[in-house]
Amino acid sequence: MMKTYSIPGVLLLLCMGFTIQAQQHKTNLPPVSALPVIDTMPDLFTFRDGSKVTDLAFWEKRRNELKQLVQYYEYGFIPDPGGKVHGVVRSSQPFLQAKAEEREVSISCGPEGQMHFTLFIYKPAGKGRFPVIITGDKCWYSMKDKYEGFLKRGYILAEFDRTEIDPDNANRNNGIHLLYPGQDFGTLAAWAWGYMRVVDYLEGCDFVDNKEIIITGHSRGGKAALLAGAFDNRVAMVVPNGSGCGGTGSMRYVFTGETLNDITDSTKFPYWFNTQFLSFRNNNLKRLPFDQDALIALVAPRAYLSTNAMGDAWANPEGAQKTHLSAIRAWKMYGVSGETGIHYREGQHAQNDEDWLALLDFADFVFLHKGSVEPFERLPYTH
Ligand code: GTR
Repeated sequence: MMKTYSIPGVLLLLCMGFTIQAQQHKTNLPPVSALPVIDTMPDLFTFRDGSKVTDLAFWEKRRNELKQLVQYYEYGFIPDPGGKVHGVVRSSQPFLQAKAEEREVSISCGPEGQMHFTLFIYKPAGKGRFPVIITGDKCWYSMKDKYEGFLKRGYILAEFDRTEIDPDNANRNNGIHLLYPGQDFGTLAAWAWGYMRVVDYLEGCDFVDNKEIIITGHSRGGKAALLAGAFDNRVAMVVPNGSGCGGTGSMRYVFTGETLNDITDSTKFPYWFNTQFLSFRNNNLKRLPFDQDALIALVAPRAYLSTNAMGDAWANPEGAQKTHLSAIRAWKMYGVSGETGIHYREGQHAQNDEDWLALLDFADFVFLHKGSVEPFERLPYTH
């Protein structure tokens, strides 16, 4: 028999749906003005109530607390997947004298498949599963011309334009925001969501080694990659490059370059974050209940590499060493070693050949036990 709903019944169902949606992001966290002032780096291993993380079980709880904190106070809650990811291969052709294959895939995802973007895949020819490197920086450049270097090492490269998910501007009435009305998340969370949907698609491909999914991005793309990697356990290696403020650069210890005040200035990038984050401007910075080491620590026990340039003053490379040294203690909680690295090169703000080489060498080290971790443990700054 067909079920009929009375009007009040329908209203009730709608209300229930709404509450479920809203409840997901309900927290007991206080407003910024009620947070305690913390002068130094907030301790990764101390809960908000002052109790200490003493073992791995406690760390898992603290990890959940940190996930809430960074979303509630900084980026906004990363939206749910909203639905299944569907990919249509638009074209596929031999590439690099048929040693590789190039594919263009139209992805539909999100609520009712309403989000659309294109994924470009370059993969070794032939059968088998290969590790994959995902970058969302296609809006800036394509790595297609450099693919031969990746092919020689046996990696797939998958690139997309993160601004197809959310354009890089302050407008909250475009891109993904239209699909999640009323949710206060910034553009970095939107881009992180995009990385996750790419993982959804690639996971279902028979040529991808699901245990060897790497994500990377440069600068604002690196901030997004770090955020995605921190929250998505399917990602085996996270490699933010030159990600600076809002990425791996410390918020409290800005040795050089961009501060919280700079990045949230109304003429700059406040829209990369949620609205609450703006309350930490000026004297309230010391109320931020975590620093960026928290985001890095969420990657543990999976692999993590931070790539930086010493001449990239705006990205606070020294502050990235500070957060790194703090965060790697999380891997120790798992008894894991050799899964974290940091790399510094000479030069300026870019993800250049040297950075990509560091990524491949570190991936070979972690996945294939080739080479050594030593080049990824060199620290240029003394603290
Ligand atoms: C700068 C911004 C940085 C960084 C950079 C980039 O203008 O202040 O946080 O993200 O852009 O993305 O290249």
